[in-house]
Amino acid sequence: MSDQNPYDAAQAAAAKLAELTGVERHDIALVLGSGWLPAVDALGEATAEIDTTDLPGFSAAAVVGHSGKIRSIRCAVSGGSDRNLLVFLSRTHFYEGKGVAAVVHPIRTAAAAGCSTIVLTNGCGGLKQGWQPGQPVLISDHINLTGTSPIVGANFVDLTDLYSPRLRALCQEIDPSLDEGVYVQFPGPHYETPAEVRMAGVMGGHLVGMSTTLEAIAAREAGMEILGISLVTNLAAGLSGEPLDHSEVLEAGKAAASRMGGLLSQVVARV
Ligand code: 8IG
Repeated sequence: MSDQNPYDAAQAAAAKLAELTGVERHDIALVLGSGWLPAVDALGEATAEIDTTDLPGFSAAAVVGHSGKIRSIRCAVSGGSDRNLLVFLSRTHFYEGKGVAAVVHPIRTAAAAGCSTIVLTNGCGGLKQGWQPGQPVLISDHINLTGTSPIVGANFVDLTDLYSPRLRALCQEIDPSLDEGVYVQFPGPHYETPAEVRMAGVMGGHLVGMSTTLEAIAAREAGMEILGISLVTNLAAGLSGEPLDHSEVLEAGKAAASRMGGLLSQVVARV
């Protein structure tokens, strides 16, 4: 990213987004993580789709199964006014080494574009007994093991109730079988050792992944209401007896697509 301050950079990206999509303001942002791409069509027809690299400050997608696109979707709400969804079909991960400002630039762009709610999704490893690959879990809280923050300077942002209790309750109204868990972000890109997975469990974690926490912090700083949903795509390392493989992530996503799509579309209609 340039030497422009990150909030001005986000304003510039939001202005370009409005110009390219023809949508002046967006209401709800969604970031789709590993395994979530097959769910996107359930949200409705695209008003516009652009490449992330068409906007200032964004870089190309780096992971198979993530596409470097941003989709604007107009979502009809029965009995209410339509919502403009801003869907990021990929994210920049901390492990890409582009810096924390690059990781949270989409979040700040969404805030600058008008979004007051953000849905952060990811694919991750699950620790809790009984959880199965393909199962969605609401993020109740997080542990950030990246050792860093998207915020620079003496800005002491409160992270109590970071993951909105209101939005979690709404999800559980839609699907009472949804469980909750604490998400632990490791730096990656390697998966955990079995000993690190045990450590995450001792710390109070239930989900292990490589995204989301820095984005949630930036979203809170920007004043957005945050919903975090993990798709457990694999049992965390050492729990299944099998090695981890990125292809199982994509498989779990395909298998869970209609459940995830249904959940997301009901949530955005009721936020
Ligand atoms: I998908 O088991 C996915 N992403 N750290 N551990 C970590 N990240 C992940 C995992 C996992 N599965």
